[in-house]
Amino acid sequence: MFTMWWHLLPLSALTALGAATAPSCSSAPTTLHLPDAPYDNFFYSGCNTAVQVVVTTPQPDSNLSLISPRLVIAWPAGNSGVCTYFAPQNGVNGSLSIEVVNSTIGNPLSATYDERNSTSGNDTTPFYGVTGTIRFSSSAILTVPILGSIRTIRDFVEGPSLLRPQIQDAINVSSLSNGGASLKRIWLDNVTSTHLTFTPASSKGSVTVSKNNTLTFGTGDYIFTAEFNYPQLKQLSPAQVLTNSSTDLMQRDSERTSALSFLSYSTKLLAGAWRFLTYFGRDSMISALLLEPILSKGENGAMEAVIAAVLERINRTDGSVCHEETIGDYATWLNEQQYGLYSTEAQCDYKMIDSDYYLPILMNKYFVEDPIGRTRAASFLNTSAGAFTTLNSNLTYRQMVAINAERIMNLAARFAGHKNQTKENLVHLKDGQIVGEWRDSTYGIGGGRIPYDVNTALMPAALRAIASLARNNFFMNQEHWAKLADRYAQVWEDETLQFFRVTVPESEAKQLVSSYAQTIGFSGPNQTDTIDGDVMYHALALDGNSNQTQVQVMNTDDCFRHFLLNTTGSQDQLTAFVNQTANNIRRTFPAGLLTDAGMVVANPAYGQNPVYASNFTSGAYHGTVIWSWPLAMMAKGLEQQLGRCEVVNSSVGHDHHGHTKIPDFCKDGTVYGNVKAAYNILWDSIEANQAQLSQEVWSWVYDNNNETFVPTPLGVMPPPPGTGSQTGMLIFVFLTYSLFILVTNRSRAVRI
Ligand SMILES: *[C@@H]1O[C@H](CO)[C@@H](O)[C@H](O)[C@H]1NC(C)=O
Ligand SMILES: *[C@@H]1O[C@H](CO)[C@@H](O)[C@H](O)[C@H]1NC(C)=O
Ligand SMILES: *[C@@H]1O[C@H](CO)[C@@H](O)[C@H](O)[C@H]1NC(C)=O
Ligand SMILES: *[C@@H]1O[C@H](CO)[C@@H](O)[C@H](O)[C@H]1NC(C)=O
Ligand SMILES: *[C@@H]1O[C@H](CO)[C@@H](O)[C@H](O)[C@H]1NC(C)=O
Ligand SMILES: *[C@@H]1O[C@H](CO)[C@@H](O)[C@H](O)[C@H]1NC(C)=O
Ligand SMILES: *[C@@H]1O[C@H](CO)[C@@H](O)[C@H](O)[C@H]1NC(C)=O
Ligand SMILES: *[C@@H]1O[C@H](CO)[C@@H](O)[C@H](O)[C@H]1NC(C)=O
Ligand SMILES: *[C@@H]1O[C@H](CO)[C@@H](O)[C@H](O)[C@H]1NC(C)=O
Ligand SMILES: *[C@@H]1O[C@H](CO)[C@@H](O)[C@H](O)[C@H]1NC(C)=O
Ligand SMILES: *[C@@H]1O[C@H](CO)[C@@H](O)[C@H](O)[C@H]1NC(C)=O
Ligand SMILES: CC(=O)N[C@H]1CO[C@H](CO)[C@@H](O)[C@@H]1O
Repeated sequence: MFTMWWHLLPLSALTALGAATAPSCSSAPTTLHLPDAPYDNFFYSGCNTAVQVVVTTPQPDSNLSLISPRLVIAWPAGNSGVCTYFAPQNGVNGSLSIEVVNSTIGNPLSATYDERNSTSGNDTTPFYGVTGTIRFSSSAILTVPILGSIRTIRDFVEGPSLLRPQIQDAINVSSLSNGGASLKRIWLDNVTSTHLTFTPASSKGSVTVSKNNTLTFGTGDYIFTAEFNYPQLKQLSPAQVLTNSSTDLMQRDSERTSALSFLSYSTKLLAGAWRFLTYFGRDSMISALLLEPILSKGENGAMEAVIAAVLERINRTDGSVCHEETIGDYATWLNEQQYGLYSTEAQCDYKMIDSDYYLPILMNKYFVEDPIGRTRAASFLNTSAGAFTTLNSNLTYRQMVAINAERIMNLAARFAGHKNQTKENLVHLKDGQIVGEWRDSTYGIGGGRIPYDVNTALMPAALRAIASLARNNFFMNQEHWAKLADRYAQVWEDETLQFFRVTVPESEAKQLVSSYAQTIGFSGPNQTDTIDGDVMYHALALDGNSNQTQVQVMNTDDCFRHFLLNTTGSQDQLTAFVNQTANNIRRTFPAGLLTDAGMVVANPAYGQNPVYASNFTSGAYHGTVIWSWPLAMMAKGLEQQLGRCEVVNSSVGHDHHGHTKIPDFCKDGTVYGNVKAAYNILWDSIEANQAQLSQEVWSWVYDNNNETFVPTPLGVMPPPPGTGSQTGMLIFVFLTYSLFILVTNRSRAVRI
């Protein structure tokens, strides 16, 4: 196999190859190894390609019905990949282990590049790939190969083991003259193909292809190479993704900056390696808002990559922001399934409602508030869209921004009308959808239709941003938005909390918590003695399951208001609001949100209906579990609110009309003390959970001997009834959440 031997050649011989030589890279590849048994993750990025390789091998304590030997190769380009499952030839489950090892091929990986087979029709894209050595501890059979899209792989891994004949039957298996074997599949576009080869690393090894096309391997080492001829993305190196002033992070935290770089490309930031590894609107915008201090600004920088990716994917008809894109082979497949059409055109999922609002907030933060962003606004807005979907060609970014803002203004108008502050006029989920914001699992918002975060925080913050963008001439014919959006914002800031507010009298609160602790069999202290007054919180959503007007689950979504808004309306409302957030963080679960493992995102203890306790469990994706980014957003939000108490003579601490305003809560000793205490308790808990912070989400178990909540992977907790298998959770999802914490940084000034 051509692509394998060129790696063994000295560099001088390589350049002599002319056309087959990979464009030379000016710097060494970035590699990252993240072991997370039973998963072993390797990241490799050179100037030509970026790839993640994940090897799964059963551990002594593994559940063998869930964990079997597996090799996954995932490329961000085209959201593409290869997945192969292996079984021991002797049939004894658990007796085969596999690993990727260092060899003359790579340490353990290296890149391949091949132009020889690259012309199919008029396409001249070379084959980009990765190679390495895989070791089998005993004879093995390749049971399931999947070649093509990550989404196709995910449908098998997480779905009901779904394999599509149209995809699977197109795999061409053959023996190679060097003793190896190859699997090839031409994509549905008839242009791209994915190849996977295995070759014995020594004369002792053998790969045999049986009549039914099954590959069998003898014990030992094999060189694997996976490649495909699809245009690659342009990765932002760690130095390119960070601002000049934060490049010291590359030394201080090379692991996390490498991971951030792996997910950052010139046209988009990605979420969730390896299972997703593609554009997500909400994830990239929340990341950009939290990481803004360290993300590179200016042309070709990370901030503009995020914003451009969102603008390119807007639905021009109604201004909705794209939640998740579908590209590559899976897009071709979907186009055929849905429309009976042959088309490689990318698709977008527009079911989320929250994503719309992050866009103007982020645009304002960068193009108005940031000095570099300000200088970039004019030329950025003149960019023509169409790079992602031809549907948006001949629109400029300036038009895309206006289309999205117009959607928000229309959705805001009714509720802002005179005497129009009714539940019906709040923002609802889209028809036919049961999800619409970040808690996007079946029971995430308890069946609610009107989410708390969107209505009380994202909408008014987006309106403030639109007003600011309008004042800065972002909209051609909508100068009046400068005043109108601010007027709407005031109503949405002042009049929405009341719909979600839940007040539980002290004695009833104690009773509810005590009986909830019993219901879930919680073995730790029930914490009812920490309830020293009426308990207040805000419902996750309105119009929930079982005809509940409010989904009465205490939660962390107050963080959006604290982080995105400095409300200037009713002082009493603000004081009560910051006080209840602080009280709920200060109190330990099940009375509040705090645990030794971090702050849980939901606590159903105060909900009257038993449906809450059974759906919001410690095994549910959005149940009594800890997520990392809300820890950062809450910490930053509380710091911002406390900051309003500190300043007098600077630009901060002014309201939107420039009047200095120290909020009343700053002068209420109890409330201010509560907020400060909550801030510090939250930071203590973040610092105690450094080891967890790179994960998206984790759970806990209570350890009676040590009287403590012990952080535990969510995947090992039983899921709530009816939510099906969560084997997907067992798979390593890598996001750069821990960087948020690093950037957020505990404010020493606020520390008591
Ligand atoms: C493999 O090579 C890498 C890079 O040189 C090195 O960091 C790692 O320790 C090696 N692994 C083993 C098992 O020797
Ligand atoms: C190759 O390009 C030429 C000129 O653009 C076009 O006429 C022809 O149909 C193309 N062939 C294929 C196989 O796409
Ligand atoms: C791809 O090739 C197959 C087999 O030659 C053919 O049946 C199919 O129509 C082609 N698809 C497209 C989109 O050209
Ligand atoms: C294919 O052949 C191999 C080796 O002969 C055998 O182990 C395997 O069970 C066969 N698979 C199927 C699906 O028939
Ligand atoms: C864009 O929005 C319109 C109106 O809501 C809808 O009909 C259309 O299907 C959406 N377009 C896409 C590509 O989803
Ligand atoms: C964009 O181009 C299409 C087709 O070329 C045309 O129908 C449409 O009116 C154009 N839209 C705008 C906003 O110019
Ligand atoms: C008030 O809400 C109703 C529907 O609830 C709507 O028809 C009306 O246009 C709204 N008023 C204003 C001023 O937007
Ligand atoms: C809750 O804890 C208190 C002591 O902290 C205890 O007296 C009470 O019995 C507990 N409630 C239940 C139902 O166990
Ligand atoms: C909810 O309300 C509807 C209509 O009022 C009623 O038919 C239904 O039985 C109620 N469902 C529950 C679970 O109470
Ligand atoms: C703040 O919360 C504390 C603790 O529950 C309570 O005692 C106090 O009255 C609250 N203050 C205000 C202004 O709500
Ligand atoms: C809120 O005020 C703080 C000053 O305390 C300031 O740093 C921050 O930028 C303001 N945030 C918003 C969203 O206006
Ligand atoms: C798709 C394609 O063109 N494949 C060719 C690659 O090269 C080998 C020989 O080197 C041919 O056999 C394949 O047909």
